Amino acid sequence: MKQEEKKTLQIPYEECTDGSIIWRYSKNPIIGRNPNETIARAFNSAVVEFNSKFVGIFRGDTKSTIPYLYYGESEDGINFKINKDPIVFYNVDGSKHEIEYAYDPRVVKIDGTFYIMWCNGSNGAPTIGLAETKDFKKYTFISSPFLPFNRNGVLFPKKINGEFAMLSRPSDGGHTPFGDIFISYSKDLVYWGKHKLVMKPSWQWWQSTKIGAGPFPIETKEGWILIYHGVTKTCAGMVYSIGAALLDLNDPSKVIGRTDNYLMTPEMEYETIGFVPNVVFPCAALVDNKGRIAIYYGAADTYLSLAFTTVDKLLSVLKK
Ligand code: BMA
Repeated sequence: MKQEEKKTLQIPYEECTDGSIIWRYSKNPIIGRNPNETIARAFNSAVVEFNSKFVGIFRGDTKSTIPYLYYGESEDGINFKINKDPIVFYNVDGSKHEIEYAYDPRVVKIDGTFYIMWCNGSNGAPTIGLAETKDFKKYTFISSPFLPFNRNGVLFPKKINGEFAMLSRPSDGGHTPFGDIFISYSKDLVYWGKHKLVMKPSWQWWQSTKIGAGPFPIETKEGWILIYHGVTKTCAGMVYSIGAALLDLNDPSKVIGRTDNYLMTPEMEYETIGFVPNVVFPCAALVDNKGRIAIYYGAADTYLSLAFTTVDKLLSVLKK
């Protein structure tokens, strides 16, 4: 093993000072407006560890206001340098995969390969794009797992009963049912089936309009922890908050627990004032061997921010 692969990265983390279940980084936001000359706002984005560094796939809304995906990297998981040019995806036949628009990426590593999922414009309608990379240099577009409309596609970090498993949120675009999280399975990441409902919006207003999976689920002895966003409609537009659920390890369509109250809702200026006010939108979580968690979340469709929690704290509310 090369020397650099042995280095253990420290995830960004600050201790909780006020008894919260999820608490914010004191120096938020970590990415401000116009992070480089092409991106106006980088927000709902995914960060993973790779080759002794933190690498990110960023949602960058350009000055044409069309969102694309960008690669960036960081030594500390906080200060990122983001590329000026969007990621280019190639189809399996070697042709370029044309991107209409791309947003809200998630990244998960399974058996040495990184899989990227995002909301991909497909003939003007959103659905999930799925691509793979081993080195963050060459990106291969694998498939569009589901028909439009679909968003918030999130692969589990390992196969479940021998199959890849993906959460997603179909039935968008004015159809009913609206805003439910489903699970689907695939043996090859191309053909998907065994679709099953996991969770619907709930009576608590913060998650009554729609819900969507956030970072890829975190495996614990008690079940998969799913951090998700919940949405409510108000006279001033939609408000996005963060909650969590505990899903059965062998059959994640079974919900063991779910937060009645949000764990985080827009409160800070960088969450309540921006391009789209009142949005906290989590897309990634890093977990260390002490069970500490760093959540990367978009704030007000304008900034990237960090929040922290622990596996134990989340389980304490989810097992009640
Ligand atoms: C959702 C997605 C997110 C965005 C949110 C608030 O529908 O498009 O990317 O953060 O709306 O605008």
